[in-house]
Amino acid sequence: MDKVIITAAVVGAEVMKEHNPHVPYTPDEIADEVARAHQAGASVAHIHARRSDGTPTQDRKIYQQIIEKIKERCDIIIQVSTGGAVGMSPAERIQPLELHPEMGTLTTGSVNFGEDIFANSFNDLKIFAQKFQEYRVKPECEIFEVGMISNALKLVKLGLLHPPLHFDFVMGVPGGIPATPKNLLHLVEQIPEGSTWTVAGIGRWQLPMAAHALLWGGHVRVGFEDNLFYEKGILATSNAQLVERVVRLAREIGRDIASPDEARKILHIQQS
Ligand code: KMH
Ligand code: ZN
Repeated sequence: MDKVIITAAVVGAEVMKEHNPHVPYTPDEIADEVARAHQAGASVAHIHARRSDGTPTQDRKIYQQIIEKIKERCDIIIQVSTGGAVGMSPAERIQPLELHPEMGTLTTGSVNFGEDIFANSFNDLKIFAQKFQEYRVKPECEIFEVGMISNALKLVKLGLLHPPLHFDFVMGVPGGIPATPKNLLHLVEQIPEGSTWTVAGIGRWQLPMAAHALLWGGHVRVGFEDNLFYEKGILATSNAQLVERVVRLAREIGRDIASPDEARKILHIQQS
């Protein structure tokens, strides 16, 4: 099995300091969280931006500050969000790709998202995928529902995505695919041979989904975006704490941890 790539999703668009005081907002806070997660073993940082009051934004200038500050602190693969927050327009969401990060997320379909709808029409997907090509950014296909895999494969047929694909199975969002081992296995069975995959279990599903991925040759995403707790009723004190637990589990299971350069090779990221 490949070494395991740990992604730290340190902030997201929904969680607030009211939920966990350690959620970072400012570029410095985000970069500090990323640096600590990198130190703990993360090789990819999934980034969202916030205004100083914590509201989510896709403002390119704020992303630029975050990216610069992360680069001052560590060499981690920076993966920007193009999902942003529900209700944002595609034009708003696409902004951070213009900064030519190594990676970005691309959600390949629509899904109920709690009380809201995370809308991604197929036409928008084509526009997003074209931008990934134009800016030469490696996409991570965010899969909240099984039909999103078919959309990703349709984009391959249209020449807008290029194998080997990398998928992130986001499991346990209310309205999306439930986080069960059978569902994870089903998702893994749908993706083309040669693809890579990671799993982001939401809330209490983060740890069990991570454990399954470690056993089945997948990669793992943890962090405050998906889960604020270390265990039931006990808030995590940092993203690094969640990364450290995956590192311990991986080592017990016999999987080494990929460095950022090793992750670049596994994910076929072309280095400039
Ligand atoms: N905040 C969610 C609505 C992504 O980063 O690309 C979408 C999301 C996916 O977080
Ligand atoms: Zn995200």
